[in-house]
Amino acid sequence: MTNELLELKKQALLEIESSNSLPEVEEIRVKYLSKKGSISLMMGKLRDLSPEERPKFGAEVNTAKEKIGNALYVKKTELENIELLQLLANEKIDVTLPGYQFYQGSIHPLHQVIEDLEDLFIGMGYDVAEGPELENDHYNFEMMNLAKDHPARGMQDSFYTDENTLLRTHTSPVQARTMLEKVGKPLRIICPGKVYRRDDDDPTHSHQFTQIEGLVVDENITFANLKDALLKMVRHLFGEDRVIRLRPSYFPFTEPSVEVDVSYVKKDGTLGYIEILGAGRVHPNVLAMGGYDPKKFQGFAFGIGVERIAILKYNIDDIRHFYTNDLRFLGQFKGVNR
Ligand code: FA5
Repeated sequence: MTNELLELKKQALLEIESSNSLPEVEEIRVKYLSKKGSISLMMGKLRDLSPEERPKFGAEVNTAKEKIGNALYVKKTELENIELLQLLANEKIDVTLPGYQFYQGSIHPLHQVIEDLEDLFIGMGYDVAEGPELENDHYNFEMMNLAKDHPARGMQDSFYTDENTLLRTHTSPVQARTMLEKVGKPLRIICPGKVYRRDDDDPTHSHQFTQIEGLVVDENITFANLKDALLKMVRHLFGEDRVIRLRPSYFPFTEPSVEVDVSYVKKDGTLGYIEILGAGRVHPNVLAMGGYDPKKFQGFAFGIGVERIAILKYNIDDIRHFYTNDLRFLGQFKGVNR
């Protein structure tokens, strides 16, 4: 090995040995091993040598390059490890610091009522059905025995998007949709969902509210089956001491029809009743339009106002609290029902 090459190699290894930062190591690599580095430039000296001397000198330059390269690699790894250990030491987690307080939301009270009733009715063999909120006049009214000129349409004025399409005024159209789907087979469903009416807002009325429809169609269904299902529901919701009162009413899709009130104890200690739903035996016309033979099949149906249930259950003074997203109101229902 020529003296110059030896000298360069010694110098490079010394510099590597005494370096103590990664940029310094990189500088040394550039200085000796890059294209214009002093070791690489030694190859240019091959031209001045005789053909016999060239292979030996070339091999010596390559060995020097390899030695310096290895030393650089070892030093670099060593420095990287030191850096990593320092980083770990500095970023140590202090487990004694207090944790962050995350805000935990809760299930909306209306959904708590819906989920509670879904559990109850699923336990009694019902399926949960769904239907569109933007509904066809055909399902919302006609299939429910309310022809175009039926005066009872006035009781449920709605928001129309065109002559035949409206925001559904009740969940009853799901009755018709389910009957057509089940093509004459016995059925038992509930259907929770939003409904819309052009009602003026006040503490107990809203232009958008929530209903749960119930429908049972089978052979040998009587009014007693309806009363049984409703009493079970009311006692599940409000306690075993409650009673229900059925008042004769009128719906074009049920015959006979009733409004159902639930008992409660007034502030002065006397017994009062509050209306929570409409119900009745399914009208033969509705059964026939849904594809069921009214001579063979009977049914009962009901439509519950979910807000009215929640108002009673949680003693709420104004229906509008449900829609204004006031966290002070909503926060009171954390885990109430579970
Ligand atoms: C109906 O909507 C019938 N479809 C119910 C029905 C279904 C009857 C199946 C027979 C068979 P009604 O308009 O009474 O009925 O409404 C039912 C319930 O929804 C009421 O008892 C009440 O609890 C609630 N409700 C009605 N209008 C409003 C309103 N604007 N805001 C809040 N709740 C309302």
